[in-house]
Amino acid sequence: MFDSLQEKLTKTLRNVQGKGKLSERNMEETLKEIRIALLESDVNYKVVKDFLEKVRQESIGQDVLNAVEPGQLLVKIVHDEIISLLGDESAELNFKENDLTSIMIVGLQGTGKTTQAAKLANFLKKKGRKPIMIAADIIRPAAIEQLETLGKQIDVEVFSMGVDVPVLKQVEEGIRYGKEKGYDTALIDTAGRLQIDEELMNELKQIKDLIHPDEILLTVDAMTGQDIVNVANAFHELLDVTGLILTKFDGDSKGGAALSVKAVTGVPIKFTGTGEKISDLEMFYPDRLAQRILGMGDVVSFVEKAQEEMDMKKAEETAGRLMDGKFTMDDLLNSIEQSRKLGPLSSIMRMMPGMSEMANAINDSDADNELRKIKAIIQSMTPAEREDPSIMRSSHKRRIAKGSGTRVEDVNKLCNQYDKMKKLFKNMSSMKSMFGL
Ligand SMILES: Nc1nc2c(ncn2[C@@H]2O[C@H](COP(=O)(O)OP(=O)(O)OP(=O)(O)O)[C@@H](O)[C@H]2O)c(=O)[nH]1
Ligand SMILES: [Mg+2]
Repeated sequence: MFDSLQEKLTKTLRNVQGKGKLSERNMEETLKEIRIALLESDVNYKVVKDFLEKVRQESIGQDVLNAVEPGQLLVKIVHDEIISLLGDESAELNFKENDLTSIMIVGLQGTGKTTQAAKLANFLKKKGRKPIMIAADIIRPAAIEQLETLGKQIDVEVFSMGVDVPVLKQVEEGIRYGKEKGYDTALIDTAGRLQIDEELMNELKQIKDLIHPDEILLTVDAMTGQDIVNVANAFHELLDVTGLILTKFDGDSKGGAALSVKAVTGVPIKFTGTGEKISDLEMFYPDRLAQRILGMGDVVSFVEKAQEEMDMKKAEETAGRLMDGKFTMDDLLNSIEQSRKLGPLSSIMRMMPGMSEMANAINDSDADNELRKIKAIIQSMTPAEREDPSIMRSSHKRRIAKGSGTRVEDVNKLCNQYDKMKKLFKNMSSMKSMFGL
């Protein structure tokens, strides 16, 4: 799984990685190759489109073309976007406290429901829980025996009333029995169905309405290809699925469809089935899979570290200059950019004592616009003007306003703010030297 995707992505990104500079053309070519790699691996076309748009936006935002290591930064951006495609963080099961947690397992025929029910029971048992399995498949001959055989292997009780009692009744009794016997988790193995089979789909809805399960896990076969997305959508529409189990993850399919299913349905992937054995179940970690698909963990951690160091260095430099009573427009720009990385202005202010009221009054999109304006103005200044804004005459200010798409009043306003801040810092540093700090 993912072999060809990994090979293609890695090759494309290695190509740009060594480049000291990236041109817009290189960048476009790289994005095109990524697009082809994703589509050829069966990733849903809409998902591919969104994915590339996000990579593009992020690359503009982080100014990839002018970065010190453009190729490596691009690798990092692609890596992060794959993680966000897969779900950002691992999603845990929801358990009830002091009551029986019920987990319904649903899915198309042969996707691995019964096997994953046993795998999950085994997984939970190892975590110290007390699971029971309820057989709710009375349609396929031998389905009950299959579950019972698996139950014996892992020493987990299976509740069943045979094939002649209606399913709803069995589930209701099973839950009652589970509570009575002091089990803490019930895994309900439902019958396999073809999506078109309305009657069977309705049965699932009835079970849901009867017991209000804490989790409804949908097994999707990673080998299925594109259709997996439609299937998942159909189940989710009817049942509000709470998690996905991607089964047959050990297979040699291209894997792209499995990558798309979270992005399309919004349902988190909770587990992967990685083989036929009971122990072949893994919790799903988006970052680990992203690492596997990209195979470039070294580059990613390098960029992360470099970014951190760069931020630290800039902050130190700015602080040093402030202490010396020097403060340029570049410092102002730096500190704006640093603080923007922390998040929206209002949330930063909320963290400061006594600022919460003011934070509430801030409209983040206004604040964002204001900051963007300030940035544009400073960037339209010459280096000399940034170093010492007092040299600016009216004609300079008109030029800057024009260059930044703002008004002369805006430029003047910024200069006033700058003067105030500079004075403040000067006072601070003279106070420091007065006290011998
Ligand atoms: N390779 C691989 N095989 C799996 C995995 N999970 C299940 N299987 C196999 O897939 C086949 C079907 O599994 P079941 O658990 O019976 O599937 P089901 O969804 O319960 O099937 P029905 O009840 O008939 O709808 C079995 O041969 C399993 O051994 C997996 O993660 N990897
Ligand atoms: Mg089954």
